[in-house]
Amino acid sequence: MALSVYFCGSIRGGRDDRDLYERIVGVLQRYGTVLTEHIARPEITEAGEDALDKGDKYIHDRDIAWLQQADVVVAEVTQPSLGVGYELGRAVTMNKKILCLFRPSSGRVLSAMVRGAHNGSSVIVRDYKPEEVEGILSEYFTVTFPPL
Ligand code: 6IA
Repeated sequence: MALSVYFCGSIRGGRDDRDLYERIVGVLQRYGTVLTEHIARPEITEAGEDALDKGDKYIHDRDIAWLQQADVVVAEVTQPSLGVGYELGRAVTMNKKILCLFRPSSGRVLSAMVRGAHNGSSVIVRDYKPEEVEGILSEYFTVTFPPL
């Protein structure tokens, strides 16, 4: 059965990296069903004035249900986002397999609460360059979900 992948990326934290989210979601779709593929959509803006907006409680409860359902959580954590941090905290408590991707070339320094969550097994935090996305995800999924 295909894996369920929960992708996290900034929305109200800022949409500067949306193109990159689209690329990552495209690669993730090779490995499973991306429950949150809307995060890459251009019509979703940080202002949140979207016709699809059903209210924050609806979004929260639906996303937590998807998180519970997910086999793996992949987060692009370069653009700081309270929502992504919250999702990661909830995912750790649910004992999910988590991969966080951070771009040092952004000039930012990743939160110690994310960087420090790396444990080399269930939680992996990796620095990367955009051109490395395919290779990193290929390696991660092969190691984390070895073919039977
Ligand atoms: O604090 P942020 O908005 O940057 O949090 C982004 C994270 O929270 C993402 O990884 C999403 O999974 C989740 N999230 C936040 N807002 C939404 C949302 N809004 N829809 C789905 N997931 C969300 C609907 C779009 C709205 C702007 C019309």
